[in-house]
Amino acid sequence: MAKDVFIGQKEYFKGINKIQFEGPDSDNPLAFKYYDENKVVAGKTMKDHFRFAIAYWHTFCGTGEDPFGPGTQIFPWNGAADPMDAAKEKLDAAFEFFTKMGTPYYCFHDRDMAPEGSNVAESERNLIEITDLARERQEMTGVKLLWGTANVFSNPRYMNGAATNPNFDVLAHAGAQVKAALDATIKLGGENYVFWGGREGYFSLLNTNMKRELDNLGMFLAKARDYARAQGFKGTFLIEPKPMEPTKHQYDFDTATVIGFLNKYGLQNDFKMNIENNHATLARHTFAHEAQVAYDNGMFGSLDINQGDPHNGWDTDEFLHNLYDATELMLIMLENGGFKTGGMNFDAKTRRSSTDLEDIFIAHVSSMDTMARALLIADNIISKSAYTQMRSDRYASYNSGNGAKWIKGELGLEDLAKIAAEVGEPKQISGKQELYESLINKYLK
Ligand code: XUL
Ligand code: CO
Repeated sequence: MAKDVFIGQKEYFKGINKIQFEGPDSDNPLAFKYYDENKVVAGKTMKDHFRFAIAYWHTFCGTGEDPFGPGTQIFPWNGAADPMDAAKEKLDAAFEFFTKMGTPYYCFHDRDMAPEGSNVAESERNLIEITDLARERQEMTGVKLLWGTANVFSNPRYMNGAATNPNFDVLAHAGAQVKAALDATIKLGGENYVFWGGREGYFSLLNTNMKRELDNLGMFLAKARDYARAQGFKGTFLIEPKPMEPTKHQYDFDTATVIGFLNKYGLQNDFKMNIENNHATLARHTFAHEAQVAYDNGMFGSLDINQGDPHNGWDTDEFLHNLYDATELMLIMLENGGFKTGGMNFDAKTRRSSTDLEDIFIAHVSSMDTMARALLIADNIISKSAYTQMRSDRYASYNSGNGAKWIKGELGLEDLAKIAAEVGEPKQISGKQELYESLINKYLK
């Protein structure tokens, strides 16, 4: 057993040691083939490129339940009758998992870590007690918090939304929860704080005053920011877009919609985007598209790494294993400077029928390797192929002459009309999409 592995009261993942890098020829499913944390690619170590984070909710709380049946996965940390004892066991199992995986960060919702109490004060006390223990374990292991968040969507009181609820008393409960989750995130040195919309959206406009709800959401986020800043939080606030599920019309539809919202409510200097691949799929975008929109607007924050199924409309939260999607994303990240305070959180769950305890290790190893391999491929495409040159050549007409004048704002419509008459019918220039596609595939190895 490597000595940098955390073992609490008992060992939960017996027989699994710290995951090692064994290289591409290894057949060991519990070893990295591509993710070599100290390997430097494009000027940064793999560890710094990805800043991988484990999602507390899927990996330690979800047991495979779905609308058609209960959980199938039996976790050895789920035995205790008292919910606070169970939370402590889960915490030890989580830190054993983080250190065996060698992932530098984790992310949580308040209710993943500590059970809800019978009133606001008891819920807050539970969270403080468990996060005090988490802080000790962070100090012992060096594992850090990428972000915290509050689950203001599961409790039935939030059935009509949290910050967008028509009933102010429900909004107040959401405020109490977000305050406590911000306090916990600050205490744990969290580098970001996430707001995923949960049930902020609607099913029918007949019973919905959309403007009132969005105004309340804008006010809520501003007050959360003001509170956290007053407590000394220096990190980034993140909004995670999703177009549908659980509501039909989620207010945070996609990156472009959220950017418009942030600008309208004066939140653009404190908030950035937490983009999830499966949510992009539901919005009929690619992960790469959403990342590019965020970068182009100075709003790129963090990523929820997963994948959905392009053939259905659900959030299936599968572990990302699609090398092509990963490569397209890494191309954009390399070209735009990667992360600042963000990282890659695996918002993903093993399938309901993946019931061996080792499956959660295999899933994370496979996804980390997918990203690492995509990074190597993207770096090769950028440094060895004509890809970037080809794309910039497409826009060469703006580098000089009238094109350059246009960019500087020096030409009006009358000038355009004159130039069009002078140049006559433009030369037909191929977009060459298939050439780009074949070039990317050549490097996918
Ligand atoms: C839900 C989802 C959430 C957020 C955090 O679709 O992605 O787990 O990532 O609340
Ligand atoms: Co997510």
